[in-house]
Amino acid sequence: MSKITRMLRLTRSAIFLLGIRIYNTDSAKMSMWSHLILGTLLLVSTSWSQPLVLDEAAAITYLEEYDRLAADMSYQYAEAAWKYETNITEETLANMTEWSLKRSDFNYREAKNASRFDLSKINNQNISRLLRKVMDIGTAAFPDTVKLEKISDLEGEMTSIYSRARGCLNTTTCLPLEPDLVDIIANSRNYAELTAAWKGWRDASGRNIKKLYPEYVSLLNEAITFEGKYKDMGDYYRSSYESPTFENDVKALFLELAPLYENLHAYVRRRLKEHYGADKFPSTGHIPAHILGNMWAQDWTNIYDLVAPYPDKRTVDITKALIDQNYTIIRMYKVAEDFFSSIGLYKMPHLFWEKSLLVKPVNREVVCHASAWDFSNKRDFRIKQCTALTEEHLLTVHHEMGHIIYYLAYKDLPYLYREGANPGFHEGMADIVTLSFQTPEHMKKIGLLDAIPGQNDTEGDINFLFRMALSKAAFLPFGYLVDQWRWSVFRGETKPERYNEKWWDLRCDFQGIYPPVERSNADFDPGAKYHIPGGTPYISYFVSFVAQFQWHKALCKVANIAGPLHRCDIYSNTIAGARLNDMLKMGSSRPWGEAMLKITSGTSGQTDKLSVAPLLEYFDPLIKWLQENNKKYNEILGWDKKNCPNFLSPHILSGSPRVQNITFILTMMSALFSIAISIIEN
Ligand code: KAW
Ligand code: ZN
Repeated sequence: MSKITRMLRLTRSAIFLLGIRIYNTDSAKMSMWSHLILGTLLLVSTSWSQPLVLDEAAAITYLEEYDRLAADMSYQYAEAAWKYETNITEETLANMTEWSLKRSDFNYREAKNASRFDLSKINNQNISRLLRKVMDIGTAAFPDTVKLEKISDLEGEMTSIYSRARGCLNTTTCLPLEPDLVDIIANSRNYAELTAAWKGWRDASGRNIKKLYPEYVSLLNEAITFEGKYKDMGDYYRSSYESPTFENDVKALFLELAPLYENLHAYVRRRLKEHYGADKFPSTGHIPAHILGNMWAQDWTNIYDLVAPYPDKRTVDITKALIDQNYTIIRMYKVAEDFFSSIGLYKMPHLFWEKSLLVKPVNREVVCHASAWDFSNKRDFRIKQCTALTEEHLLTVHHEMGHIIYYLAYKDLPYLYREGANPGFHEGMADIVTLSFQTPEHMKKIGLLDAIPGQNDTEGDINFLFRMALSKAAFLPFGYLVDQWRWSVFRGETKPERYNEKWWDLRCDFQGIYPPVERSNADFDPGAKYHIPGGTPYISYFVSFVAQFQWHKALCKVANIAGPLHRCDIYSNTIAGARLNDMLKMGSSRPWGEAMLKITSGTSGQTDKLSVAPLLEYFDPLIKWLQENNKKYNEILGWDKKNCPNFLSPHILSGSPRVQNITFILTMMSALFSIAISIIEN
């Protein structure tokens, strides 16, 4: 080694050491300057010489130390975020932002440290995967800590507006989303009341978030593009799927599922017309967005009683059964825990019962949107949910506990692998047991239903499948479109002045619904959905809704459970549980295709890809029934995709394609006239 190289390396080590000293200070301001100075120094120092060639043993030692520090940092941040989300105040927000910055500092420093290892000299795939993960730090690579702080602040502020919002039904009655507005939209059958709740919620939430969102978008984009690795924040979110074709892949899946949705939509539209009157349904074919039983029209289960295929058959009312049987909130969690432990998965650790927030507190503001938390110390896992005694919440309890089960399955992996194989896997795992749990067989087993449709009871079977479709199939376009909107915003294709217009273009186009009251770009309806102000990607739910059927099919097959897929209940089947666990315990240690293969291998659905085939197989009898029924009533499938009723767009006069064509023709004619006149005059 030449003297100069040695000197340069010594200098660089000194800079790293100095960095660690500076970074260990507590002050955020100091941290900003240190980050900037150190960032510059590190940039200069690393460009002086080639990366140090360090061997695998050194990398292993480094990663062990990293693991301890990263888990500790994650714990501290999670505690700060938990304190904020379970008690929204200025102080808890400031504390969370402070820890968010400390975590960014930590990630930044470690990414630089890891970059000293020459990946081309490391043969062990596992070590290089881990080192790559240390270096993939997203927005933390951005050295401007003032802007990073602003991002964290904006996200906290938006979540706070969303969580504290009270939607007004009139001048005197203003109510929170959970439980009040959610209940009105679920249970009211009064068109005017539904309209008030729908509009009231958007006025109180989205409209107030609107002013913060453009800055949030531009700061995130600035931070994520700094390193030159990602095109925009959407590109970064999509990178979790480790596939260059991801966007096209989900589009293809969505298109394959569209016929199922269109048949469901046409049938439900006809039945809702019978109830609310045909005058509420425009000739474009869209359904009013507020009469589907859910604030975002994403899950239609709550209108089952209005649209059941065979209404004379007894309808299931699990919510009523929960109330009649004096269920408590804790019992709902015990029922979910019992499901997971019956298939040989885990029980909730004692800290879960001690520290979770399971009911909405009365004396303080909290983020009610449900979530499951991993405190990265292998023993502290919590759920935060404003649980109510309803069927919908019982399913959410299973969903959130599914996340915790995934956490428990991979808790002994290196910190960097303690994630889903991809974000859709985490959501899929959270939902998979609902496919067994909701079968009439299982409901009867746990005493929430007293009779099940028999082998030859086609009508009862269709009623059940239809009910499942109201949650699983109705959700598909919404699950797909939320991130279509967000990706378009991050790409810069949709500018702030057209945020709401784009949102309704997608809602009208993909879901076939329209806003019940006039909307314009002064509104910000995406902000009325938690995951937008919360900065939580949404495509994971679409992926989950596809994958959970693939896994359900595979588990039913390995467990040798006979009968159609939609009546399979894996409860108490430890073979199914073990197969599921084999996949869960991989965490994100391998690309997700391998995890998919792990669970599907040896079954007819064996694959390392996403596939809609099991979902379509599950709903097959219903699809046939819907097709026949729609034909019988001469229902025209679909809606006018280019025309969104009730959206007032200022550029309708100047910017619609038709007007643009007319304008173009007039301009051309006037130009031709001018030329003709000048020729004549000359
Ligand atoms: C849904 C829609 C219709 C029918 C059934 C459904 N099940 C799930 C959905 C979609 C979605 C929704 O409500 O729109 N569900 C949720 O948001 C449930 C909450 C969550 O468990 O998915 C939660 C969301 C969250 C993410 C990040 C921060 C805060 C909240 N996700 C997690 O807690 C979580 C845990 C581990 C890994 C990944 C996510
Ligand atoms: Zn979830």
